[in-house]
Amino acid sequence: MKFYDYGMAPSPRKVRMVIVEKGLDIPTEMIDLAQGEQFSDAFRAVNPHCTVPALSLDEGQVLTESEAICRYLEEAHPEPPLFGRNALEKAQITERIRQLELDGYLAVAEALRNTAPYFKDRALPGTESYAQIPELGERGRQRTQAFFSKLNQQLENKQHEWIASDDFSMADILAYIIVDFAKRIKLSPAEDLNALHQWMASIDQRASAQA
Ligand SMILES: N[C@@H](CCC(=O)N[C@@H](CS)C(=O)NCC(=O)O)C(=O)O
Repeated sequence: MKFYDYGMAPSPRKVRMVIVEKGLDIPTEMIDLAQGEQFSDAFRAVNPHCTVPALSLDEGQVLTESEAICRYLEEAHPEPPLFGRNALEKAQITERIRQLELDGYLAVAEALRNTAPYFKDRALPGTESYAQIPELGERGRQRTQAFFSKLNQQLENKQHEWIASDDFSMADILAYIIVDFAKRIKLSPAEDLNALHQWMASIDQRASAQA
């Protein structure tokens, strides 16, 4: 098995956090996105989408979506559970993951990729060239601010120990990564979003937060 990673990128970070939470040891190769290594012939042969993460399995298959990789690791190593213990928890965590991707991750990605010079003509990841749309960058920033407020409100009113269940789950991992990812567009939650800051601080202490 081999995990293809890049330290600065949020999508492979999900997998890194899962690996640490589950105490796994998976051989890892860094693909330096800053140097364009995702477009090398060698990496294209692994993942034709030219994105990280990717997980190449001993049987020859390659998984190229971060969530699919995390769910594969969950099935293969169920403890501690990160995607829920029963039907309802699994559904609730999946629901939160989907909302976090749409309202949080995409907001930050939209802001970053439509404004940073590094992403000129690469406003979407992958092999196609797409021009930046500055208005989308601005909208992404607004959506990120709205995401922080909503997340804070949800944490204030949460009915579980963590975001979506009494166990620390994939929803916490994803939300944590998104809030951190927003630093790349120079946005952080306002100081008075106390529930959000407390929840972030409790994750900061986990070993996986350093991954
Ligand atoms: N669908 C993918 C998205 C992966 C993705 O967008 N990866 C980014 C890093 S976070 C990437 O590889 N970007 C390469 C590029 O922009 O050329 C997943 O979640 O696994």
